[in-house]
Amino acid sequence: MTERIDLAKTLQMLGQAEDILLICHKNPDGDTLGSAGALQHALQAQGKRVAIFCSDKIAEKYGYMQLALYDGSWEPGYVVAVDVAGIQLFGEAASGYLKRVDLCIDHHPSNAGYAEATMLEEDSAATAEIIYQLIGMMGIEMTKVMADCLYTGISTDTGCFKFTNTTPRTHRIAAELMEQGADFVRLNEVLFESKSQQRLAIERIALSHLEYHFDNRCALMYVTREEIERTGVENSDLEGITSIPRMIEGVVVGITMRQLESGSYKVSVRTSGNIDACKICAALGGGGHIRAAGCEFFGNLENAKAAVLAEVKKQI
Ligand SMILES: [Mn+2]
Repeated sequence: MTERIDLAKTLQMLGQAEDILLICHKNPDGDTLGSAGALQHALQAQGKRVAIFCSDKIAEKYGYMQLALYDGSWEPGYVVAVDVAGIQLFGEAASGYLKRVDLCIDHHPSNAGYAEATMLEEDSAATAEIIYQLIGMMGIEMTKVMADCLYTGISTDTGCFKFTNTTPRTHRIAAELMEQGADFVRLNEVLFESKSQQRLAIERIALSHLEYHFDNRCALMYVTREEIERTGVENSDLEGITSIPRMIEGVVVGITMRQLESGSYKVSVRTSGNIDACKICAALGGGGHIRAAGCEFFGNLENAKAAVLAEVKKQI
């Protein structure tokens, strides 16, 4: 059973910690990296030895965060998980460091409480909002690189301030980060306005498979393993295509199916209005949120499609 702690206690524990290893979740996003990055710079400013570990490769576009990646040359004395809701999200490569997770800083309501102590703030749009408060309490200067890291975490977890988790406080913190030097124009360009050629290639293929159902209120597209491999698109780059079908005017259920290495299909459902994506996926052994959910199919494409559409029909 984990001990739930507040910001002051978190600060105190970090203050006593030495040789700190910050661990991010697998398939790292802007929040886990930005939160860990800002915390790294803040703890370094306090003279501590600190490094970051992530079981997956970190995309080059995050180079501006100046992350100090762990090189294995010293033994971690204190392990902190940042933005990681459950132990299965660390990825296999991290397993050696997980004998004891001393502290977890997170905002996921589903946090499993696997760490010795947990600083959980469920109404934060991003873990970066929590780190922002911690740095403020540390009494150190918020540098530009810290502000860039935190702005990245907040803007990516809110879909650039568009998702329902965005609060007035989110905007206030973002405004303060702008004052503290966050280069929001460049960051927004890197994070939201640019795509790799491989990503565009896979989008083109996926769109060539686009089909409509139920009076055009449901749109479905898919990509096969062979197509994914042909474009050379990275997994991290593939996640975002799931928002495409739902963007189409009049569509309330958007479905994206992509074939995994095992041959099975990963199905992502995005909805709007009062249609519950989680209900659709839960009926098929998956889960998620009201507007975004997923499940996996071991059958062939046509069977998987038919099963998903049968569930959509019940909800639409
Ligand atoms: Mn997050």
